[in-house]
Amino acid sequence: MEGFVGWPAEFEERYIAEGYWKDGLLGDVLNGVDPDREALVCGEERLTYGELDRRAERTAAGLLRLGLKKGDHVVVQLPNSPSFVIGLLAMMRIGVLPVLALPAHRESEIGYLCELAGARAYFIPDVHGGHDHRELARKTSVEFVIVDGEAQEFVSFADLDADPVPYEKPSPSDVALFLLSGGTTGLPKLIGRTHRDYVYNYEASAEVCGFGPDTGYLVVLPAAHNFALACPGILGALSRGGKVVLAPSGAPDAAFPLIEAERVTVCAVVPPIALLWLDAVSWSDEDLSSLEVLQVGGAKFAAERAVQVPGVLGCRVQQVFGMAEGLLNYTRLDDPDELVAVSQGRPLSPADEIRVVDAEGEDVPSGEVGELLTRGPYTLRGYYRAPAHNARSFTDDGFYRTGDLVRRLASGHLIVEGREKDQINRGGDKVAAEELENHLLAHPAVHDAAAVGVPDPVMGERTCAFLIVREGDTPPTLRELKEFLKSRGVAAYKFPDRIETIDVFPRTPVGKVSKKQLAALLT
Ligand code: OOB
Repeated sequence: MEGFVGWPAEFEERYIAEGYWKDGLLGDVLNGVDPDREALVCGEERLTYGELDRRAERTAAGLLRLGLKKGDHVVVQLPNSPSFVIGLLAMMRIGVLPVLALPAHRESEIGYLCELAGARAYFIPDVHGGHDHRELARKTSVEFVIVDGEAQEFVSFADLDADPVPYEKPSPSDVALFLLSGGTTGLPKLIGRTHRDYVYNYEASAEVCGFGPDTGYLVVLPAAHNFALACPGILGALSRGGKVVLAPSGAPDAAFPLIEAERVTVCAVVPPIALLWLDAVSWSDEDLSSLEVLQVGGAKFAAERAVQVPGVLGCRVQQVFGMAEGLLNYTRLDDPDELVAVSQGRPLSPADEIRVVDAEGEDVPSGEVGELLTRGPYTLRGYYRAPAHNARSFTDDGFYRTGDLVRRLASGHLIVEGREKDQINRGGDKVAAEELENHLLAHPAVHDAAAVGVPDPVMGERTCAFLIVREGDTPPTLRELKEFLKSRGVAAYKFPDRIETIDVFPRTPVGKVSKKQLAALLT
């Protein structure tokens, strides 16, 4: 596929020969499970494996009838709903590629994604979280808008129901879907994941996490996020005959009743949700005893809080340090408690290659902090249609520069010590500093802008925008600035939490804005 960077042939041969890549297709994830078993629960809706399979097959036929075909790209922006799972399975079966946007994205992100991906369709809810996605859709120039709900002038998802037809399946080496990178530069990047690498991603994860037919997997993070989708996530649970329960959010009053009612055994959360749950237990009376494992990842989970989980929530913690780009690290279910508390896990696969390097790219001695570089059977070799960015983000021999600073223990476990990339990790939501700065620079009163992460006890980090205001202008208030960003169609999680005005930016010896010194001004 044009714009996709695959693995060199020698690596392909090796990953196949060593059994990491098999011939599986993502659309076949339900195969082999008893059709009468329960597969998916969302609100009042309950689907067995047989029903989910039929709905996916009928929707696949509907998409083909609409005029979509193998190789087409579709931006999917759906909340946690049966339509997300059905639509995704349908597309994967016929080789239509979903580009997984987050529900919080707005015109700025969606317009860009539709353009970059050359999307033919955009799949949305009618109204979600008070936002009418159809209005957003009217600003795009895609051929088809598919609406889950009241479709107005668009195509209704319900109408995509058609009698199954024969179709040509994709090949295991084809790109199956696009995930979004957290981003460090002006605009987010697309990560093409192939059938065989993503099947390996969730199957190996399901193995390490002990998923099986008795797994009750609760989805509280956006289903479009790699963590909830395939680590082991929705796909991992379905591949093992487990039950997937969709929640609208991680709020205790949404999640706890579902844990009790559905006998949920495992859930993936970001640290702020874990903290919320630790606090909420004392004032809730739900029975959480079915919960066996709380997976925590997306941002660093403090050791002091990790040790509290078993006593307070009555389950084990599993730390997960992953990335949409590929590499996943998990603490293992039988790791000693101290290791589970302090480390962010070790690589999923024996074929994951890890290097920890200094600023010159030399390996640091074991146990010392350096940048994590990685290569492996489910880690990308390049972002989609981004050659210039790829030249910087990968070594000549194909290692991905994660921008994460880690320390590696003798056991192979990694401890995340910080970050080198210019990104703010706001409780697991990633904000590319440069992207936000570019929006801030568009404000008439702003001469220059620098976004930095400020430590926060709950979110891990919050965003502070340092502004140099144009001479004679008054600085915008935080409220005005948020309104301004909203009017530009920027997702709300990227809004600054705080603004500071400053006369000049501190600089590094090479003349770059020193974000370290800026952050230090606040503490
Ligand atoms: C997950 O994926 P992304 O793509 O949203 O973000 C990846 C970045 C990592 O490079 C790292 O900077 C940070 O998020 N991160 C963590 C972490 N997990 C992710 N930093 C510290 N501790 C952790 N446990 O965030 C993601 C994807 C799959 C599974 C889990 C998380």
